[in-house]
Amino acid sequence: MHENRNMKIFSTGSALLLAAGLVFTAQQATAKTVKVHMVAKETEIAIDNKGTKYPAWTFDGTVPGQVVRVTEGDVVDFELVNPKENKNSHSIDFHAAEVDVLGEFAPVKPGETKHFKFTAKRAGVWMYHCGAPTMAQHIARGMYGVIIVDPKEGYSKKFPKPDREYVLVQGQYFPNAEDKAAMIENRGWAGALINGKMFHYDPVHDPDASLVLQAKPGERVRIYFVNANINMPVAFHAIAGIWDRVYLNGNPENALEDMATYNVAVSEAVIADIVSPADRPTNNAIVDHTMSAAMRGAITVLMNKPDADADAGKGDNILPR
Ligand SMILES: [Cu+2]
Repeated sequence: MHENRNMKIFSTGSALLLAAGLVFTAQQATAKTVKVHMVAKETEIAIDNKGTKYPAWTFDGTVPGQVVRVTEGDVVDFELVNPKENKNSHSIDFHAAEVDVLGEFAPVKPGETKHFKFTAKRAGVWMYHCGAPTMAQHIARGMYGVIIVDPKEGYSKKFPKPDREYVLVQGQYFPNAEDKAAMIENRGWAGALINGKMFHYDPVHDPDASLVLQAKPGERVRIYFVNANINMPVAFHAIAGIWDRVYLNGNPENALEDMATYNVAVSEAVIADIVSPADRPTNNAIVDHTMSAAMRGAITVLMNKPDADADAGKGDNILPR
């Protein structure tokens, strides 16, 4: 009798342990290790559509740097190379990482390489940037980007699957790339950069612009927006539209609905969804409603038209260059 009862307890416990083991194994199986490699490049880039050159500091030669995209729970296996030809130390600060500012995020001298791993434990959209001193200058000169950590639960009623996705990163343009004090004190900035260029996707205000964002009427367009300004918040607004959802920090748990304008703090990242009328072609202008930024570059045209490019805003095309 006694023995039997013990046997029963033992076998129930084993079953529980086995079940826990299976769940653990399933989670281990879905979590991936994602290798991310970046090279700090001090190089000239074009800061407008006609090709005006600017002595930028970049990740991999582009502003913003590559879009890093992982799923909640994944391990990011990261390497930053600072080639010996560079004149400055550089670093990386992933807002999605919970590590040591004096360790993983410490500056890397020219000729050195930094390698570390972190687990992307929290879903959302996060800025990354160089944090080497003087940080204001390293960010102003172009060392920033976005890491998207997709929720492991996937899509739901609360977080619907988008039809198109676009990354927009706003920055401030300081023509005098050497004047660190001006950057810190917010003096002398002459333009607003969207993905590295003033009026990047706005042929209405800049005849040299050749790109726009596009979607079909009625589609859900998901914007991953990062404020990489040095000192200015962004009044994020879609002219002739309403944000159907705004997810603070890009987390499905932090949903706002029916928003005209959302104020994005410096370094903040959000998801903003817009759904255009399905019954006719329309256009939106996605702007920083702060006029000093809008009129100097922070306007992006979204065309909602039946013949929208089938590949636009999908897969690797979420950041048009
Ligand atoms: Cu740097």
